[in-house]
Amino acid sequence: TRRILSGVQPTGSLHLGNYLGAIMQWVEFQNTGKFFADPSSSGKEDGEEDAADDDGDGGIVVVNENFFCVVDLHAITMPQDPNELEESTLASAALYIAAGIDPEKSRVFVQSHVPAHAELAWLLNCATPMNWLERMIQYKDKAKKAGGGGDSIGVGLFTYPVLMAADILLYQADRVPVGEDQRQHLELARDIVRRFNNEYCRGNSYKARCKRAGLASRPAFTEPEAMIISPGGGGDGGTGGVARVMSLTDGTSKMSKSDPNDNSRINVLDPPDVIREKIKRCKTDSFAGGIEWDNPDRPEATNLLNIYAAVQPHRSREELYEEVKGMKWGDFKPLLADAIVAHLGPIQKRYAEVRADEGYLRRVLNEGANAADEIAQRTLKAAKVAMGFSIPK
Ligand code: AQP
Repeated sequence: TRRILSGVQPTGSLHLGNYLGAIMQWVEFQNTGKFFADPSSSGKEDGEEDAADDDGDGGIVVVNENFFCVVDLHAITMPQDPNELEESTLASAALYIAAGIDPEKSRVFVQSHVPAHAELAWLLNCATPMNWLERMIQYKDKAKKAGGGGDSIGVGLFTYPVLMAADILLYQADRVPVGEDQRQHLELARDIVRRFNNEYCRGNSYKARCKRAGLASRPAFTEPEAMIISPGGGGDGGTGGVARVMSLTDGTSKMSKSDPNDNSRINVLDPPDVIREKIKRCKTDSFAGGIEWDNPDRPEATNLLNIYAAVQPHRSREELYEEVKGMKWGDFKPLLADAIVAHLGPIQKRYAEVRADEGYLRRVLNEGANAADEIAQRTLKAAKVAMGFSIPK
């Protein structure tokens, strides 16, 4: 079995970036075992053995076990409105399902419903050196944006990567699909595993503690590998996903929930007329000679073409380019808006159905949390035994 874990923060309405860069990828992986934007398909480096073959069992069938969570504990590392957090959390979970995450094939749960996340994060906080976290680029960036640190940010923002490590390690996840911006956090998780296993999971006394607790005396954590969802997209025969969807008002900054300007993003639940209006008003350029991809001086053109391609994943890049290359913005924009509306329409319809049946959504989340909790508790126990805690009998 190969375990995959990923999540999105319920920090607002999910947008095309979250959908194309994460959720649509998860759906593809759930259904095919491959990511759109990953032509190598398994995320492994050249020459690397498949995870299932590590023990020499060549040819065995790899079963993927997928966990997709709504990471509400991460969301509160920046201030959230308590009147909105629950709604954003349920909306995010419903959107996973509406987008194609099938609760029969994947586990969907809310991070805070599985208390082991917070508990393991505490243990790891105490086993992780301060200066490892001080190096984290995302912390430095977010702290700067929030006013430079001091009393403007919470301690949680600083230890965010440790919580992320706990999320991954609890499920002994082998592969973690992340964007390039999360690579450093993934590396940190690997460092934490090595240090923890080395410090606490060796020697006869460890073996004895494991024996008393009824556990096999193996290292507490599996070292996870990043599956970087790489820029540009484009698997064989299709344009695939895009790694980074940029803002509609500035082609050089990423589309983001926290951008105060709603016109900078297409929310997955925006009605068709709003989508058309946002595309009509989005930033373009005045280059003559049609629309083109990958001209560094034309970030908006690349972004809009990327979106056009990503919402039609089974058409090739060449085919799409042939279709639009001679067009003026005024011709291309309605085409783009139509393609987005056509792609999101069925998701929005399914979303309304899922939200109309709160009992179903709650059931899925409860089942997901129970399944997650079972695995998470096993790892948490192993970590506690390794650190020498008394385990209740
Ligand atoms: N613009 C984007 N393009 C491609 N992928 C994106 N993701 C986010 N924005 C884009 C992917 O969505 C997943 C979950 O993101 P997150 O909610 O955990 O945090 P984020 O990356 O910080 O997302 P936002 O929308 O920018 O939120 P705020 O504004 O609250 O910080 C990740 O897989 C991410 O790569």
